Amino acid sequence: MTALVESPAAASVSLSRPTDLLTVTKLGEHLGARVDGVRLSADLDAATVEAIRSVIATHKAVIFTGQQHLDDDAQYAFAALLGTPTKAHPTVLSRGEDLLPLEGAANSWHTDVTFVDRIPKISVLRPTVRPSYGGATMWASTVSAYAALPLPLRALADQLRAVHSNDYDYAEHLTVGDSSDAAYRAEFSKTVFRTEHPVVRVHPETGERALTLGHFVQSFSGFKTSETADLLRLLQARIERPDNTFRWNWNDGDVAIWDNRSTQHYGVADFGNQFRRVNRVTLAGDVPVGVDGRRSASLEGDATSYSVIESPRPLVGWEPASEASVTGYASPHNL
Ligand SMILES: O=C(O)CCC(=O)C(=O)O
Ligand SMILES: [Fe+2]
Repeated sequence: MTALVESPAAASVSLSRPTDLLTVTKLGEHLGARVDGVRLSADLDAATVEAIRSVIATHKAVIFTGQQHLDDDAQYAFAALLGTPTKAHPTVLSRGEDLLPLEGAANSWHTDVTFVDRIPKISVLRPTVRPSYGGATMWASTVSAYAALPLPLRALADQLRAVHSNDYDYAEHLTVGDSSDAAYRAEFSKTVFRTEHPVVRVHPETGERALTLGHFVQSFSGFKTSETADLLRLLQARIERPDNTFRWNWNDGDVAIWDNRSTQHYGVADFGNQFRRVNRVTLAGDVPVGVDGRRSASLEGDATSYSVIESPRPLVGWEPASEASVTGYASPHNL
């Protein structure tokens, strides 16, 4: 199970295993790891960058400790080694073009920016103001959640498509910080985006199947509102099961990087009236493809100025985090 994935493309990129270059401590069965002893900066050598990419693909949510030296510019410059940064956000640009500062906590399960066709592949998060208690972030593996579905439910999910939008019900989801700020909400949804995605996407670099849902889901294509609510509850509950999550209590100097194609996350709002701020850089991704080979389709809004569409890059030494992983596209016969 833990054998390195060998591919001709991978063999030509580098001969080093990620764990020869980085000190990686696995912290959860399906996702979550800590990396100590690496200084994140724009000067990292190519082999270390490839090792970091691989560790992110394997562990999905990875905490890098000891990064007190980073400021916003250095966070951005480092992130750019892992891909092409998007604009801060498709609509929220008043706080800066490159980084998105988020105040409070995003206390609702989601994958970032799923309302556009080109969902960012990776988010790099750095807390800049930490409360004296609380304010952890949680992540869930959408790969192991899919793999654990009973087969009939997997077959249903494989064929579902869902419309995601930024014009969603805040009150239903978020309760603190930015979410209660009317001006922020108005900016968030000033241009409406709607995109239809496959509910199960095939990860373009690992081949793992992952549920693509979260709080931007507006409807399942072809279903009534009440049916969407029931189906979403059923599938989201699988993602959010505590056994399927990883939780990190932040320390000074921590940076989290997650694979936005194989996870959802949640900022825990348990810090009272204290101020909390996190700064996020997102990296351009590709347009999701379902198990039947069908791509996502933009229905409203043009995300061209937000992000390029970045082609997947081969990974070196990637391994599934756990045995709860299903890979590949379906043949027409078993759809
Ligand atoms: O509040 C948090 O911990 C999570 C913030 C978040 O959702 C994000 O940075 O994308
Ligand atoms: Fe987020």
